[in-house]
Parts: sequence; structure tokens; C-alpha cells
Amino acid sequence: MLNQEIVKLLNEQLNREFYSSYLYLHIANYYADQSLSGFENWFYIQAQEELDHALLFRKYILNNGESVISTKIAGDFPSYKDFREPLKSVLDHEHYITKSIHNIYEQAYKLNDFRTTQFLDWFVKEQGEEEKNADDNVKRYDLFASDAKGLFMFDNELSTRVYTAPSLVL
Ligand code: OFO
Repeated sequence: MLNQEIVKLLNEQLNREFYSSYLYLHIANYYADQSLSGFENWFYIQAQEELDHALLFRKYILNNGESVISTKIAGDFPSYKDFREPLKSVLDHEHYITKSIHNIYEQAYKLNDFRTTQFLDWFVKEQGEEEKNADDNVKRYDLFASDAKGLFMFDNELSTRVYTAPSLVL
């Protein structure tokens, strides 16, 4: 049985993962409107991955005999002034999500809830990869996409990303 404070935090994280998925889909839609299909592809796949994360939290909560709380998905869906802005905004977003995961980890650790820390280990690692990917996208955009040809090539590169299911199985 999980501590109820941990259940609350896990449910809040579930909501944040759904928001992340929706946010990435929102960005994919933005790039689709701009005919940047490679950017669209990259963010659409990220939206799928975030949905996977939400469903992993759902499964973990249920596997521990606790209830999943359905709440409104909290968060904004901004408009963007240029192609770079979504890239930068998701880097900030991933920093925020990392903090949130680390907070649950810290609370679980304090309560000797090692089942939850073990579950979260995968997410700690995943966040590290996602921060790196988001940071790379900003840096690569700044390096290569300052003219139409560079933007075209960067878009082509982003079109090669393929979806892979999460390696964590519950
Ligand atoms: Fe859910 O992985 Fe980042 O946000």
C-alpha cells in the first residue's frame, strides 16, 4: 500500500504527462500549419511518448491498488512568434517535468517507499535524455536553420525520427 501523499503526487504527475502529450501535439500542429513536416513528425512522436508516460503512471497507481483521479488537464497552449520558440519552450518544460519527477522521488525516498523510487528510476533517466534532445534541437536550430536551405535540411533530419515504445513494462 502506498502512502496517500505519494498517490496524490503520482496522480498529479499523470496529469502533467497528459498535458505534456497535448502540448507536444499542439506544437506538432503548429509546425504542420507551417508545412514543416519533419518538425511536425518529431513533435508528434514526442506526443506519443508522453502519452505512454501518462499510461505508465496510470498502470503503476492501479497495480498498487490505488485509484486514478481524473482531472482537467492543466496547462496553457501558447501561440508562437517564430519556429524557434516552441523548441526553447519545450526545453524549459522538460526542466520543469524533471523537477517534478525528482520531487516525487525525494518524497518517496524519505518514506522508504523503494517500490516507487524504483519505478521512477526509469523516468529520471528518460528526463535526462529528453532534456538533452530538447537542448540539441535548440542548438542545432541556431547553428543550421538560419537560412531557408538550412531549415529545409534540419526539417529533413527531424523527419527521420521513428516512434519506439517505452522500454519500461509494468
Ligand atoms: Fe514524460 O517525459 Fe518528458 O516530459
